[in-house]
Amino acid sequence: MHPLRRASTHAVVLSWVIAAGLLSDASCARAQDNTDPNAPVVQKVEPPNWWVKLTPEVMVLLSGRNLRATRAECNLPEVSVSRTQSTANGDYLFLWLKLAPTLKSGIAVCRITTASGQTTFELPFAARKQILGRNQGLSPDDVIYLIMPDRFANGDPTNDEPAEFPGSHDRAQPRAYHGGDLRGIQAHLPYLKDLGVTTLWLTPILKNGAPTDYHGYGAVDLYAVDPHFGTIGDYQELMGAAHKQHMKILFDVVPNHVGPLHPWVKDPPTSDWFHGSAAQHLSSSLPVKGDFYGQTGTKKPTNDLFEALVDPHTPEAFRRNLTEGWFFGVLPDLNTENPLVIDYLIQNSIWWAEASGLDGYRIDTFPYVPRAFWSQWHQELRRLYPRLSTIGEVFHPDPTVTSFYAGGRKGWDGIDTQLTTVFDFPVYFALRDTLLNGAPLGRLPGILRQDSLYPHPEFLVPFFANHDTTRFASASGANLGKEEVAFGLTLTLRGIPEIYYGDEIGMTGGEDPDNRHDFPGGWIEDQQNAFRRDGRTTEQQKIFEYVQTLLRLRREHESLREGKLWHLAADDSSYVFMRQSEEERLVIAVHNGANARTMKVPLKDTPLQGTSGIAPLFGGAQADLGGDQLKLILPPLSLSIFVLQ
Ligand SMILES: [Ca+2]
Ligand SMILES: [Ca+2]
Repeated sequence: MHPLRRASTHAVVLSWVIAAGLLSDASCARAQDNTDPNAPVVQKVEPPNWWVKLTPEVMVLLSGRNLRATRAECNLPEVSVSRTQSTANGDYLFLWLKLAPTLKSGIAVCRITTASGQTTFELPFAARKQILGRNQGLSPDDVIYLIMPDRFANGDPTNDEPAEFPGSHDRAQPRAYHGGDLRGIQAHLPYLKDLGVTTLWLTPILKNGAPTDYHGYGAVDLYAVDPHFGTIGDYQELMGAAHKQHMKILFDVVPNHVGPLHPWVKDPPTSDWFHGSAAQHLSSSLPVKGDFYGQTGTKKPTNDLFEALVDPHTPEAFRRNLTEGWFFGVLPDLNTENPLVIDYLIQNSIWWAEASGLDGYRIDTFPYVPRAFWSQWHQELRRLYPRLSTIGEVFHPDPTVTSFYAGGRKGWDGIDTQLTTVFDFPVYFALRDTLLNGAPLGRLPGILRQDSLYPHPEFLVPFFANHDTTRFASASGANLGKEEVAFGLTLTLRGIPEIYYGDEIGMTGGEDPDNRHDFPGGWIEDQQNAFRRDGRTTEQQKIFEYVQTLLRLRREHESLREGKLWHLAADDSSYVFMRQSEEERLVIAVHNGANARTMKVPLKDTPLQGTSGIAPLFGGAQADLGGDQLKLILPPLSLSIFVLQ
């Protein structure tokens, strides 16, 4: 292959190179045809390609054998090797390549010389794409829809059981791969557009290793799409199709850990690549328990004691398990203080942003990674993609904990994570507690009053379910009416709401993996197709229309997206609030009781003052303005919206 192959042929080569995934074995890394067992061999190049005019330097990690280089050089004068570092066993070689501003797209061929011979590898450089319509970021105009790609729709039955994963596909097994994929999602973009969501969060699409890794959280290759889900080409096509329909996509990134089967676990690129090793490591559970902070026993085991991380008084020993332990005692914890690991992960996130055009990152297990890492990761990403949104998972019911991780200001540790926002787990817990477990509805304003802790509460992501929670419809105490109110609140409170796939048709399911059933109709052999109106049951259609209508109202009413939120009244069973924009004022009245009730809301010295009329917009409540009060008659278990004049 001529090293200076350029331009038109380059695009073809590059797409082929990327489609191949890893640039593995002979496709690009060209070991000499040499039977010498000491000869250098490159099996993998990370990143597999890069872009011109993107960064002044790129760090390349080669995997293979006998890579203790004495010399390394590339054929392009614009690409110079400034430094190398190999592992003692010769299985890895880091190279730092300086890229001159005059570098044009093409393929660099780099030669490595060791005491026992030579080999080469190729690194294609492409021109950057137009940024318009890519890497967009989110605003409160958006609504997120969470999809597990394996469980949504099967658009390509030929990838259901890739040759390298025999026995991994079985729709009858809840922890096996079911065949859903990226093409299936693309085929259902019209359904999602019709529902009214704007942004897709896909659980991780990276290549995983175990036959039960359908969920995607066990990566074995940070530069490859899992073959069950498709190819990088499929991901790019999905992204392009979504962007064309003015939809956005979030990439689920997991810098805290890799899967237990990642080749690094047996053979790390440096001795301190992980916190500990497979043989010896901390568990992520803390030595101190909830009673340390006076908590009384009802916390779920999924809530780790992040209090200890946000508390300025805890010694290092109270924190180390959370930030350095292996998640669930199993998932290999990356040493995110190691500059090589940091650079690898930052480059990896830049690569996915550039290769795909993704609009933001949903960040897994956010508190388990030290905050200094997040600050640096964001800084490097935002330098290139200033609009990217990032949403951190801080699985905790207390806003004093979750808000500590939101970016926009420094914490007591002097660090600004620069994270755009966090998922609103406190609202999640409050919605479940109030609607299902009999807690007073006033718990909600009790959470919302703590918005003052966040630099940007308008970006918070309220939700009532995700892939780690039971389906709302199957939770104890749930019914269709309660689920509608849960949707109603999620879609009318401040922030950027998130909906879990299938909840819009009231899908049922208990704990993981029962909460991850296949969307009915995503498979050609399915008896029912709930993607179509004529395939939905009466009950499914009722909740679908409820959600669809609220999403339409969100689009039509700026105040529901951007408006200021005012509390008007709250007690055990009801909560009345306003969303106010420059253009309009809407009143949202929620009643969680089993019987209708009347509520009287005083107007004086509230944002209701001066109201001359009130008209129903959504729901079955009645409203009357009389004297200096607003009288509301609220049906049992209901959410209603009124427009004020
Ligand atoms: Ca498939
Ligand atoms: Ca960690």
